[in-house]
Amino acid sequence: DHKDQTDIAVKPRAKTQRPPLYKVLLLNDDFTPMEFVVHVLERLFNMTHAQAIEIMLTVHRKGIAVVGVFSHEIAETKVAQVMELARRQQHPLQCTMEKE
Ligand code: NFA
Repeated sequence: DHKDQTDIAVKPRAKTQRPPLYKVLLLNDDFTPMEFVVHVLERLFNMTHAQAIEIMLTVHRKGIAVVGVFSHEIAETKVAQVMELARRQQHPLQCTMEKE
């Protein structure tokens, strides 16, 4: 009769909106001292000394690595902070961001 129909689960029509995330990337160069890169990673990306060494060596060996994933505003701030620390010490270290 009218009560014996099987219930069908239906997804909500509107998909939940999530803000896009951005990878912050650090690039290798031949001149920036390893210890400066480690300092930057500890200071700006809240890494332990061991984590910072590991990521620094990945950039050194592979040319590039993701150092964090953030909202657009936070990623822009992190990139600007890395570039400013490098500029102040006259190191050519480069940092950029890309949409995940
Ligand atoms: N390649 C640099 C060196 O040998 C170290 C470095 C690592 C630079 C990661 C930039 C990023 N001194």
